[in-house]
Amino acid sequence: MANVEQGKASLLEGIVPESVIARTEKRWLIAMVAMLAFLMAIVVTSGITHAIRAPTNVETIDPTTLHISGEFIESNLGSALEPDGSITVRGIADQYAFVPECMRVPAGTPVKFRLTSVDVIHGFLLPFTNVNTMVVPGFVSELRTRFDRPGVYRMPCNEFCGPGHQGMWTRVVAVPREQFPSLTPTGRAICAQQ
Ligand SMILES: [Cu+2]
Repeated sequence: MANVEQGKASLLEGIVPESVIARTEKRWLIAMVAMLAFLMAIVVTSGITHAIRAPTNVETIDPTTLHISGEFIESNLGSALEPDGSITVRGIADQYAFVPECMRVPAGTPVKFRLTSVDVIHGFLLPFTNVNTMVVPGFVSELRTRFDRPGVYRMPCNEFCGPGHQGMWTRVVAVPREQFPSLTPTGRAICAQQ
């Protein structure tokens, strides 16, 4: 009995006064708001200075008529030179291949990828670049990059898309800038030595 009384007494003594709890909570609240403000400042600053945008390009397309008409007919796929000197690469992801199987682009030039899918969701990721997007049927995925040096980027489909997924590869080949104009549209879409 004496022990129980003793225990009660020490428990009561151990309770933290309300004012102390309130003060601690207030400090943690201030620390949390400061952290949130700091993180938001990073997001806003990098968004403004690095032109980072959320993936807001919502452009729809009918996946059932891609091969019949419009921008993604077969003859229009691959790398195209724009009047301003930049490159637009149009491609289709399809179980289990990318069309074209090879995408040759010039190094040191702004490149815009426009990709869509005819069936399920695929993934397009070029290692060591900022290129990383899902390719979704019904939508056009658009992203911009620039390859500083010539090189070969072998790329597996980056989103599990079915039993043949592991065999779904493409290559993006950045060729020296001066070499690109001599390539024919067909030559830009095959990776075999020419
Ligand atoms: Cu795939």
